[in-house]
Amino acid sequence: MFGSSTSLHLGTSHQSTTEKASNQTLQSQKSSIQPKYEWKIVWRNVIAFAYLHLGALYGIYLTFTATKLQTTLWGIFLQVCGELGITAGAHRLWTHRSYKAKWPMRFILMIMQTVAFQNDIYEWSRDHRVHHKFTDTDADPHNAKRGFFFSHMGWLLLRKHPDVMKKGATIDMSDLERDPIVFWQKKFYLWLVLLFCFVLPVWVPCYFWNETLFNSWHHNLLRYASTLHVTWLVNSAAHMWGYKSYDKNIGPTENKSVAILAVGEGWHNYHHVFPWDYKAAEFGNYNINITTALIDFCALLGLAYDMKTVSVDVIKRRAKRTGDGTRYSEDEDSQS
Ligand code: ST9
Ligand code: ZN
Ligand code: ZN
Repeated sequence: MFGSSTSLHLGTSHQSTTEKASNQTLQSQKSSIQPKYEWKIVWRNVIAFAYLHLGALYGIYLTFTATKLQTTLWGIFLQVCGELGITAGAHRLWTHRSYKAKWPMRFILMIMQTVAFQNDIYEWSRDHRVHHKFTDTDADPHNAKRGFFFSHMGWLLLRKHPDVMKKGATIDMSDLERDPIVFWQKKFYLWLVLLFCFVLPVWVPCYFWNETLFNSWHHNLLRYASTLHVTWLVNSAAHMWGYKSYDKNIGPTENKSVAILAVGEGWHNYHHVFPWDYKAAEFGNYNINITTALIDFCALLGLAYDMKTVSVDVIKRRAKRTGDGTRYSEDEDSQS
């Protein structure tokens, strides 16, 4: 992972004053030289993702030629379940604590998050908290400055940058360590993933509408890969393309296409400025932000509560001060 260390000649005891001074400079240079970070490819992941993508492509072919309609609808249902497990669960509840949820809701969200198989809640939240604290730097696990592919999926094919571990160690995770549901999922994660991401999703179509095992397996690979790519777009596309309505000095953007695909998570410029807002967007329009609709519905049932938001006034002031003018412009007040 580290490059060969830079070799510096440090002299002997028979030195002139000039030599000593130059040696001191060299020594200070040496101490400031960090070990060089080099890519270390994790071939296990490369092979697994290559297989997943080939299987998913075959799943697309089978969808148009062989699988039953019910299997496609089941795949869509699982995709939405997994996405909501990530957005309402891992993201807005566990990473950002933007609302509170009673244990039955937390349990169901944990199962839904497992359907998406994107690492356990603890690891997902730790990486995401690190991403927010050190956005677009070497300590960001999916640093968008390293390009579209790296921030999209390349980061899962390489060992992490040492800064991620070093600076990540400063993140407080004690709240998640105290949550028994998060702890339980972490402990049995591999078994849970096997059951909820693979065995049950493949078994249901075979048992209930006589889908073939072959079709069901490949269709499930397609569903899994598709959920992954939609999530990854938030890290790649929504860190590259779109307006910066709330803060033009940061990388994350407002990306409507990503918001639609990612059940409400593409309003990423807003989200990085106000990460504690449970809507992860200025507006709670349900047609785009299904995650907000789900949390509000659970609040009606008494399962979700203490939802945090940001007042329009605070948003406006911030957007006028640091935004790119696409939401609230400076001129607005002077005209009125
Ligand atoms: C997947 C994750 O796809 C996707 C996450 C996407 C996040 C999206 C965020 C988007 C914005 C939010 C909106 C949500 C939108 C959702 C839309 C939904 C539709 N801090 O990791 P290791 C330390 S996963 C502090 O092994 P390596 C720690 O001590 C797909 N410390 O590093 C750790 O040990 P432990 C399926 C940290 O060896 C140790 O380092 N899963 C941190 O470099 C080693 O950690 C896979 O494919 C940190 N952040 O390996 C598996 N990180 O854990 C992929 C690490 O014991 N992962 N440490 O405490 C791997 O194989 C490996 O992690 C690796 C790096 C090869 C990538
Ligand atoms: Zn981000
Ligand atoms: Zn976030």
